[in-house]
Amino acid sequence: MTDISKITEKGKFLFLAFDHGVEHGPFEYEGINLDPIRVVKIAEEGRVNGVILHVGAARYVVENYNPKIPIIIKVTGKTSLVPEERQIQEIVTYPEELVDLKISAIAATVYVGSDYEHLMLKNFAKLKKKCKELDLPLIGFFYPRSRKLISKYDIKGVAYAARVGCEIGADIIKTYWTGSKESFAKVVKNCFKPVGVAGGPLVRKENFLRIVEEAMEAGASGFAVGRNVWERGDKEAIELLRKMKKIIMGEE
Ligand code: FBP
Repeated sequence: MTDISKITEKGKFLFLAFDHGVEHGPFEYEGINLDPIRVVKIAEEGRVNGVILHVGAARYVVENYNPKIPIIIKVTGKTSLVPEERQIQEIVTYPEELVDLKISAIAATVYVGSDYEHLMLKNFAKLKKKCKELDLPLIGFFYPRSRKLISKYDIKGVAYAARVGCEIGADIIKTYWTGSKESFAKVVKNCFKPVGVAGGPLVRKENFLRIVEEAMEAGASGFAVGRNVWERGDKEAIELLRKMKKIIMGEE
């Protein structure tokens, strides 16, 4: 069994995700400071269990700052400049090139149900093999993308995608919030690996904290949050992470 203790506490986790420069591009975040060092400092102050970066950002941080938290490298990517129906998460970084970086885990996305699902599943198999060789946990972002679904947040699609992640051997699964405690409980019930929740687009702080509470009550093991944290000012972002951490660890 892969050891995930370096990136979890009591089996729970809070990660700060910052792979959005690839996924969504800088202009979606006009007016927000997208310096990776700023985000890593927020993550440290917010006491997260790891920060998720692409390799270029991670190397920039390591060369110009001394990060004190676990670094998780996102090794697949796609841009949103490609039409949605043609988006595929390709391997953009090979785990072998990361050995000098002292990383704690690898993260990869699979769009379950997409026209390119077969290629992403094949990539996932290659990454699993490499992670095993390097003794690194593999965090799978399993997101539904199917023409058969009305929405990518549809419980059937999310539960299916998360289940695929368990079946094919991700150590931790991350997927979308399905909108309610009851529906997300079904996602968790059908998983036998720790399930984390993506934060999604920015919403009011109070509403977001309610989602965190509900997700944890539904049986989630944690969060990998991005926009809802670093789209806020530094102080507010740090406070929010600390509140999330308490809820996730059951200290509130
Ligand atoms: P957020 O909390 O900002 O949603 O980040 C989680 C995440 O999985 C990121 O790692 C990723 O860039 C983004 O969501 C992808 O979201 P979407 O699939 O909706 O484009």
